[in-house]
Amino acid sequence: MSRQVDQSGNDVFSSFEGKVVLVLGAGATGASIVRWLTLNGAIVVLADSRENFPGFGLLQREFPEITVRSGPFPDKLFTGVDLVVSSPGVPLETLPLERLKNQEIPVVGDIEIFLRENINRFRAKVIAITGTNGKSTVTRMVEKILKSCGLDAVAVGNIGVPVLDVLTRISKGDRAIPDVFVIEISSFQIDATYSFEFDAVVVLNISEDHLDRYPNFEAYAASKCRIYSGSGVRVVNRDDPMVYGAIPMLDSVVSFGLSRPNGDREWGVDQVEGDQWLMCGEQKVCRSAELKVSGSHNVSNALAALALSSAVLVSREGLASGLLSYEGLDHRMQWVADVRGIRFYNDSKATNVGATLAAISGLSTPCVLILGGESKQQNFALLIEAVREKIRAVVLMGKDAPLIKHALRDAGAQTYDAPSMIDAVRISAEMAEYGDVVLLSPGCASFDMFESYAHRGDMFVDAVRSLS
Ligand code: UMA
Ligand code: ADP
Repeated sequence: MSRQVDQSGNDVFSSFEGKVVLVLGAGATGASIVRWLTLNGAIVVLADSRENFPGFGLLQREFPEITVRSGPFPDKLFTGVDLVVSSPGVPLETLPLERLKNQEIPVVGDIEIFLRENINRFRAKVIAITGTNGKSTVTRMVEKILKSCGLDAVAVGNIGVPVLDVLTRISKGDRAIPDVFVIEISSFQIDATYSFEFDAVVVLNISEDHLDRYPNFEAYAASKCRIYSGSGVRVVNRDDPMVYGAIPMLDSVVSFGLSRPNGDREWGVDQVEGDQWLMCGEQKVCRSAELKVSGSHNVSNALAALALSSAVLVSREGLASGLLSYEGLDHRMQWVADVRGIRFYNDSKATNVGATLAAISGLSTPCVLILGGESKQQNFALLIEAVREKIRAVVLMGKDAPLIKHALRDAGAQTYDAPSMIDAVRISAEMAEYGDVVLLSPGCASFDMFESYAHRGDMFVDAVRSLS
């Protein structure tokens, strides 16, 4: 990053003492940035473009020394600042980037500050995980594996723990410096990061998502692949041409995929005496059937987690026991209940078409699928083949239900409209036959009807429980 001097000509990142920093977005990330910057002597202005955003009063009480502003960002907000630190939810292109560049005022996110502070002051190892799907799963798997191998590993980032909050806790003496930070990174966070120095990094996969924030799919994919620009171990997915094709095969590359591994820089699967094993070259780690999460996408996730963990381990003892202690996360193909012979699964975290496809491909029985929400301009026709093969009926809900219904018009499944989650579950239970699965795997963001994917999943679970 070339823009890193403040208005007095000093390196703005070498010390925040007395620097004027504008923090954009007053959510979890914004609050963590303010905590870190105030602890380090910065003069902070926090701005949120929502009028009267909830939490305004709370933030003013927690940080009486800072200025808090709400409402659209006026041009003058950016005057007289040394640095702008933006939250991932704030689209960078809505900021006066050209003007800030001309004035040499850096615009970064919390991950950039974290990486610089870690290099200069904490020196823990860092593993970075991005991709369209599987980030949280792999982040938790790596954390489990490293802990089982005796390291102090902590999962942070997009998974829900803002990176700077951990640094604040360390600085206040509430936590030791971990051996390894395992960071889940979203593409929004990548866009505001420049120092990609990780010990190991992966882009798990790339499929359509967030097309409401990127001009096209290629721009979204390119944003993800920027994360490979550092010098650490690059873990790449042999089965994903979007990623595999984008990375030169240097010595620092280790690959994973659902094929036989060829040499000790490849992780994969092979049949040994009738069982499928997860392996590195010729070295067996565990059987696929021993994993506590199902579906071939989770075998792929497990291989990525093994490859990443191995990059920072001196001994591979403990790899298998750590991986096998991972039991899955709520809202990801989570079994909810069996009601009158129908099995209900909550996959509310499937917020894009790729995740819904992975969920359907893991099914071995006919299914009634609950789809819909905020579609983020994805192409739902990609579901046609899977729906034709395995889906008895589709129950649609949310803002973009009409658009999805239109995209699936040739898929041959009955579609039903549901105004609420209770209705969606009731209609699904009526349409399903004995032995079927009812699957909530919406392929969409939740914000049109719910506070979050977790809220949507909880509503589904409540509605299913009310059936029984
Ligand atoms: N805001 C503005 N102007 C805008 C947009 C937002 O002022 O133009 C304000 C909102 O009014 C709100 C605040 O910004 O007050 C919210 O900030 P944020 O959207 O950056 O969200 P945080 O609460 O800081 O949470 C973020 C991640 N959210 C997003 O990227 C949208 C969380 O990931 C993450 O856990 C957290 O940082 C800690 O790192 C959530 C997510 O949905 C789970 N991520 C997306 C995903 O996984 O697909 C990327
Ligand atoms: P993320 O953090 O990237 O959103 P999660 O691990 O939370 O990923 O999983 C989100 C959704 O994606 C869930 O529905 C899950 O079943 C699905 N999923 C997980 N791993 C993969 C994968 N490798 N490929 C496709 N879908 C996946």
